[in-house]
Amino acid sequence: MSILIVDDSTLARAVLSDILMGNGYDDIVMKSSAKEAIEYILKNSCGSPSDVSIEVDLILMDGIMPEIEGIEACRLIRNIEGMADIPIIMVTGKTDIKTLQDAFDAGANDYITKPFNKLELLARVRAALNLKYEIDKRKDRERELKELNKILQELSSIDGLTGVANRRRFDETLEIEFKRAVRNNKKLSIIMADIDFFKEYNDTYGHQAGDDCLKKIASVLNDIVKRPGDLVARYGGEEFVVILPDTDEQGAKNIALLAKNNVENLKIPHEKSRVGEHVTISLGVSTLTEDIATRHQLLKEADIALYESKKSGRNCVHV
Ligand code: GH3
Ligand code: MG
Ligand code: MG
Ligand code: MG
Repeated sequence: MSILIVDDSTLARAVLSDILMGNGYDDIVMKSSAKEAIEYILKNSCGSPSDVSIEVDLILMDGIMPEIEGIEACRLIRNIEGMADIPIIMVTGKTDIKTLQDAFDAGANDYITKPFNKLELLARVRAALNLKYEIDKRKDRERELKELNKILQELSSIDGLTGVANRRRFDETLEIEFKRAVRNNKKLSIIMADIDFFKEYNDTYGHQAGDDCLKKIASVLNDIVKRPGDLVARYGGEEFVVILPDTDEQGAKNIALLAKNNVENLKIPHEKSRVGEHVTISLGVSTLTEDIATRHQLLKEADIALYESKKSGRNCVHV
C-alpha cells in the first residue's frame, strides 16, 4: 500500500520514511509541500469521472508548513474527486483542542503529535491502512453489484428463445418512442408480423422445429432493421413487432415487404401451409397520425392491418 508523506522538513520526512520502510512499508512517496502533494495526487488519479481511483492509500500530513498549512491541505485534498475516503493522519506539533477540532473538521482521520513515538506511529498507520482496505473492499463489492445489475437488466429484457427484445422491453420502448414522436412531431411506425399456419407447422414437424423456425424468423427481422433506434421484439408466441422511429408509412411498408420476401426466401418447408410449400408471414403496418392518441391505438391499428393480411390470403403486407 502506498503512503504519501507531506512535510516541509527534510529531517522529518527522512525519519518518518525510515521508520515506515523499516517496518515493511516500502511504497513511500514524499512531498515537501501541500502544492506538490496535490499535483502528485491529481497526476496519479485514473478511472472514469464517476469512479476515480488514486494510487495513494494513506497520507501523513505535517501540520505547519509554509504557504498551505496541513489543515488547509486536508480540506483541499478531500475536495479532489476520489479522495473522499483516503485516510489522512495529521502529524502535528500543536495539540490544543481548537487545532485538533479544525483538523478533524477539515477531514483528517487521526493525528500524531510531534515528537512522535515510533510504536504509536506504526499503530496508527496500521489502523488507517486497515480502514482503507475495508473501504476498498466495499467499493469492489459495489462495483461488482453494479455490473451484475446491468447484466440482469439486460437479461430481463431479452426473449430467451430468439434473443430479440421481449414484450416488456417492447412496451417500455414503445412508450418512450411514442411520447418522443408526439412531442417532437416526428414520424413513428410499427410492424406486426405473425407466422402463417404455425399451429399446423408445429403439428407436422414438432415443437422443436417450431422453435427453430421462430429463431430464424427473428433473425431475418433483426437483419433488416438497421437504424440505432429500431427495435425488433417478440410480442407473443409466434408474433413479432418492430418499432421504427422516424419512419413514415411507405418506409415501414418497404421494410415489411422485405421481411415478407426474406422469410419466404428462407424456404423452410411447410407442407401443411395453405399458402404454399414454405413458411410465410403476414404483416400489418401502422403509422402515427393525428387521429392516433395513444400507443395502444397505434398497436391496435397494426393488429387490424395484420388481420387484413390474414383475411386476404396471408403472406402479404397491409397498412
Ligand atoms: P394463422 O395463419 O392464422 O396465424 O394461423 P396459426 O396456426 O399460425 O395461428 P394460431 O394462433 O392458431 O397458432 C399459433 C401457434 O403458434 C400455436 C402455438 O403452438 C404456436 N406457438 C406459439 N408459441 C410458440 C413457441 O414458443 N414455440 C413453438 N414451437 N410454437 C409456438
Ligand atoms: Mg512543518
Ligand atoms: Mg398468432
Ligand atoms: Mg400465426
